[in-house]
Amino acid sequence: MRPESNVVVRLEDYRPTDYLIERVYLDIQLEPEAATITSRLSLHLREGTAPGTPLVLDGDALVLRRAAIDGVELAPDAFEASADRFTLRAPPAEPFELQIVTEVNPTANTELMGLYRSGGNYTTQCEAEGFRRITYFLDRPDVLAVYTTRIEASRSEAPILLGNGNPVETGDVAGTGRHYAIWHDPFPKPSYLFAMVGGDLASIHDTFRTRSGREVKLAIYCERGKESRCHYAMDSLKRSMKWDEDRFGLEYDLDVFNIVAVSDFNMGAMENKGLNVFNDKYVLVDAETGTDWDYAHVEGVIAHEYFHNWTGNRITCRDWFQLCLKEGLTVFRDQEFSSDMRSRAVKRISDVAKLREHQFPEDAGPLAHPARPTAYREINNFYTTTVYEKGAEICRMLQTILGEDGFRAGMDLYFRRHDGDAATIEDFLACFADATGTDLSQFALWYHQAGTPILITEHDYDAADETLTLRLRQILPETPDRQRKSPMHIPVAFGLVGPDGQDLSFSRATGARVDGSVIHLTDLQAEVKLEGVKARPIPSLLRGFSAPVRLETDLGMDDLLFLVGHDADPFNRWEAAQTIAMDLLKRATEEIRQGATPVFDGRFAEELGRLASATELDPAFRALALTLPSDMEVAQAIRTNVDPDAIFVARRALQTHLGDRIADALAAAAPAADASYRPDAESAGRRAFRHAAWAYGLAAGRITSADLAEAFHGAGNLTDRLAALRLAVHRDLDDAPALLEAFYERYRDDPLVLDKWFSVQATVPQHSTLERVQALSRHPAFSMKVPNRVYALIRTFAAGNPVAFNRPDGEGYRYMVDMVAEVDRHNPSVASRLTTAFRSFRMMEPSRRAAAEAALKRLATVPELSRDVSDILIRTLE
Ligand code: 0A1
Ligand code: ZN
Repeated sequence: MRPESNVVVRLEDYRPTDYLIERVYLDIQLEPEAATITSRLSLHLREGTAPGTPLVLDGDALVLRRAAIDGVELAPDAFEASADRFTLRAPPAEPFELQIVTEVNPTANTELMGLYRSGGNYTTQCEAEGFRRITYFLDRPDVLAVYTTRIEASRSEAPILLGNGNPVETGDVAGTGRHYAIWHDPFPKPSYLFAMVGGDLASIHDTFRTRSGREVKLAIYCERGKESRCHYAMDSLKRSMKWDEDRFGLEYDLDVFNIVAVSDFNMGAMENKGLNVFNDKYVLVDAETGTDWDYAHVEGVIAHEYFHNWTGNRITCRDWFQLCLKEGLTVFRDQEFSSDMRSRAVKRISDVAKLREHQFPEDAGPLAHPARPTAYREINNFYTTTVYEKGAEICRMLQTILGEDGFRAGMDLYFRRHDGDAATIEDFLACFADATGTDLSQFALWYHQAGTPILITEHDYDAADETLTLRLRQILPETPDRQRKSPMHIPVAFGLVGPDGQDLSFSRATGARVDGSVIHLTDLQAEVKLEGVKARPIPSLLRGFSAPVRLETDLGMDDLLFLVGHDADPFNRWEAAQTIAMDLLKRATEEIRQGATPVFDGRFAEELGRLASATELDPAFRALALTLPSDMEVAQAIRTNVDPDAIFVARRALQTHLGDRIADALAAAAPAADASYRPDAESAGRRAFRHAAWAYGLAAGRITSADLAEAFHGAGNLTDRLAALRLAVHRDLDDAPALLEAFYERYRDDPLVLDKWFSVQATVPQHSTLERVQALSRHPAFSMKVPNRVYALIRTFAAGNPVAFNRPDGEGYRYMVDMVAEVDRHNPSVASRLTTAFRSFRMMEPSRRAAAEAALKRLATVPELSRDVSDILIRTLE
């Protein structure tokens, strides 16, 4: 490991800068191997700072060409410059202009941070600390400046030149074959929101009229020949712009809004001011090359980046500990948008399933951290599901506690009070407290305490008194910080399901505070008495998943089955089915480990069959009800001494049991294929239901390999084709090799679709998938240098194939460690994301645990590991 790997940055050490940068003028000369960046910074001392205090600018792998103040070249002893720092020893006391010229090599930039080339196009990625790889700067989010950018390049190589803000001027540089564009962004912004793009790109164009009547020019740029796949993204953008006006009163503020899709990108997308840069996976879709999943994600990610314009850009973060301020809130906003565009219940269920699949394991393992952490070694490692998804849950709870109007009042105040600021979580919460007169000091613990609380409930009904007593208790599990935890404020939305399935009312509540249909649990334990309950109810608790906790109720099978059939809250209807399935899977796993054959309670199949055949319900909802908890969720529920093979066998056994009983009903209820593809939620729901029917039909032997092959060949869209392929390959059917071959031939020139081909094969639940992945990593369509390829094959294998990754002989672990070391040499942030696949290794049974630990310890001996990987490694092994 590198020596500097261990330096810890702490929130308590936050100090404002000594200098402020008012304006930045950048001149960027693009050349494939030697781009020259001239920056002119208008600097001045912060009030109260002693004149002469040295100015220290951040750099990363930079080469300095020149430095001058107010046009006068600096004497060699006036400054010190290294690859990662520029120090001006005695700056002028009066405002001054510092001119710095640096040179970088965009082609050699394989880390994809700073200025790099992707597919022959120049692009930048500056969040979190990439701007310092372009020029020396106060590269931190609380330094806000107004940027003007001049970009110059060869006209033939880069006919398109884009920057932040509004276009000001374009022109030729006479006699050179070069041209330039000047962009000006009037909104002060931190350096992480800087971006520029240069390349030979195709585009589509549209306009949007804001509610105050301003016309905004919209454009989406992509690789030539792919522009026909950008229309859904454009449509999503226009709907996002409208939605933000309607829901939050927020209008777009520049004359143009540009989106660029690139094929080499470490993350999903980036909200640079007026110039969002996207992983092309979240822009390019059509029926032939995008699945329903892709359409939904394009819509969601386009919205997310657009919404950042207010939550992130107009109001940014004071420091990186506040990341959740922009990310949690923006995820909440994009979830709300998708709920309004699609089905609210289905969106909520999908989001909760995702939270449980990814965030709960993070929160239960060595990488657990509060949504607002207080220390980090490498900020890139904090773009986590806790900061994003748990952060969104916190905003949602705030809305549940304050009501929609109270929440909106808090948001309005936040925009009024902090527009143009670099703010903190405390600033954010203060707006909601002030706007509604609510004390949120206990609620704030959601930002500060890691770990998923466990909520345990019991109930008693006294028929004579017509009173229901609910006892609630919270347990706050220990996390790696060993922090002593205080009770959280858990909002428990609830209903009382009566014997006829209708919700029962109550006349009075005593004990813990109850507001309408929300119980506020604020102590470790509390009791609520609900009077005037006319019949014995089944309590339906945590409706809509009103808090990100693990709920353990005292409801038995009969009550749960009743909720599956009747709960008025669709989320809890789904949840009741999940709870039963989880219980069956846990028991079956244990039986399999004891060498017994599991026997299942047949009543679940009956109830599920009824639910699945209820044509008045949304097919997408029914498809979700038919989806069993994932292997990871089951492993989390078992918690210790986990054997992934046994979990897998238990799942297959339950699928067969259910299939035998419900496959025919599902086949009968499954809607026929639409004549033509439409990506809307309803059509997608019908497809999802049909695919669930196929899965159970296969499990029960009612559907054959030939049936799937027919479905594959007859499919009119990628969603159906891929579903058939996945089932055939995962069930190892006779036709699987031929279908894989046919799929490959059809899409051999389309890397994004081939990613799905890689992923399907990486998730085959067999030990031998490891060898298959090794072979695929030598396939000509694969490249270790392209993040999307690595994610599709290698990360999917480690994070999405518990059987093969956790192979009992430890080979899966050893392979992953080799891959991490290899990727780390050229792209540390992708490598560190691969390393997180080990985050749950301590819950494995002893021999797997030992093998994983040995593999990680071997990784620790690799020389020159990046800070990104070492950080994850140190914390995972701690
Ligand atoms: N702010 C972006 C996420 C993002 C973070 C870091 C990146 O660097 C490689 C890129 C993107 C978002 O939330 O969409
Ligand atoms: Zn974001």
